[in-house]
Amino acid sequence: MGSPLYVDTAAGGGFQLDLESGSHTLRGYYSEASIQSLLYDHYDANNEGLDSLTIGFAELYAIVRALRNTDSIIWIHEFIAALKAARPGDSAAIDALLSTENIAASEAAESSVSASVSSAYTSQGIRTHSCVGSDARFLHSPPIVQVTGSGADAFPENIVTNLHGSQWCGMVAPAPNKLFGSAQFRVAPDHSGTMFINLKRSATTDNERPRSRIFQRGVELRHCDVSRDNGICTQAVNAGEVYMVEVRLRDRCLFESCDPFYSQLSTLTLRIDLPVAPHTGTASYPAAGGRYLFTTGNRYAGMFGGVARADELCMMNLPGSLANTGDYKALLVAPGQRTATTSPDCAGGCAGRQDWALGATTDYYRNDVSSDVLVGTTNADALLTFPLAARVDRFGLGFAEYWTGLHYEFSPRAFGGWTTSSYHCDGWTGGSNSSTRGTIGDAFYQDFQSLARTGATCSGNTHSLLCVQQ
Ligand SMILES: [Ca+2]
Ligand SMILES: [Ca+2]
Ligand SMILES: [Ca+2]
Repeated sequence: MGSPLYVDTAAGGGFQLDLESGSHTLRGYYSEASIQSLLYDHYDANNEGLDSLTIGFAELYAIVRALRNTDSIIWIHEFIAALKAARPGDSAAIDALLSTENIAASEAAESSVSASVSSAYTSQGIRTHSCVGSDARFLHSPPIVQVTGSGADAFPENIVTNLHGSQWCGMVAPAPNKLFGSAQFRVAPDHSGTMFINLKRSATTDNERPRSRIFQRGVELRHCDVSRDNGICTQAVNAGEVYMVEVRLRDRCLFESCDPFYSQLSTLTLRIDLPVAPHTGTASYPAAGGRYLFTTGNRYAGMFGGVARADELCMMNLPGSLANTGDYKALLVAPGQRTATTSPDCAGGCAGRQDWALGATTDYYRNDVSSDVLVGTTNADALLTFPLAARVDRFGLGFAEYWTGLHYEFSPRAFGGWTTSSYHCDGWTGGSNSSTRGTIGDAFYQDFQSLARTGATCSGNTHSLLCVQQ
């Protein structure tokens, strides 16, 4: 205490830094040396230059401790805001100290740091690499993206996150705590339910491993690897609570035998789907005894988390034109979760039926731009009869394929009579093994192939869901 020397011990010799007169050249809110120097000047009584504050350890420490339960990532801007709140008269003096380390007065005022970092490293003779790019924002602006609301596309897809995969980028040596690999999102859902993080590679080399991590008040709730989980990360969330989502690139060369120098800027697409409000009031229907069906506008890998999650995805993807039409279930099956029948075409009764999505003797309609179109009618066993009167989606031709898990025979091609196939992506929860498959239906067809056309690998393929009004 009282010494400006930060001493780092290590086997074979450590190092020390002078926090008062720090000689670091790279200054900013992302710099470890800047943060150390800034905290020291707030503390110390040797007030040189723009340093006019002597706050003392106890008060600074109390502020740090109070930040433990902050609904955000804890970094200098959270600390500064709390410090200014505690000492409003010192606001100008605090800003003056921030300026000595090139730190903006607030999080919102921070901007891209790529140019300053690039020139700083070049001036130090560190070997150049592809960190430098016209579209490489490196650190993001704003540093934390706010995500609120409900439904699929609460944070819409194709918002590109420019992350750099190299463990060198922004470092003097490969290290796991690199600067340029992460983008941060602060998620505050309007409703309780399941949050879906959908993360995909758009253009990456094999060297980068994208992953998403979900935190709450500093505790990691879950992390998912795009390679292993195919980009889907689900988490139960509560309305009114805040979750931090980090999208991160990790360079596999740091841990395996390749050169991290060659990792590159990567483009990922992220979409965040949030729970929707439960339906209340009276549902509207297309006609007496009729119900709607639709295919989700968003597509998901086969490990979206099970049948109940599929039903949630249906509600999240409910088209605006079908607002106030109540609850929907996904027309798909998996053992122990949802079954139409274990006896083909319900011969001898619909044995094994569980939580089935269709109703008996019901007309099912799709909702087109200006009219409702009758797609098909179920029999007394709540099974659609083929051929359907119309496609389940007006966009057939491969634009509307959806997971169903229903059984079909490959040769000769024949329907399995509404029984569950062995292809259901491990109950729609797994399938990272490329041999794991799930049956899909295709809206191009009006025969049984509309519900059981082929099997698709659960990882690497994304498909819609066919949703049925209840
Ligand atoms: Ca100083
Ligand atoms: Ca001071
Ligand atoms: Ca000082």
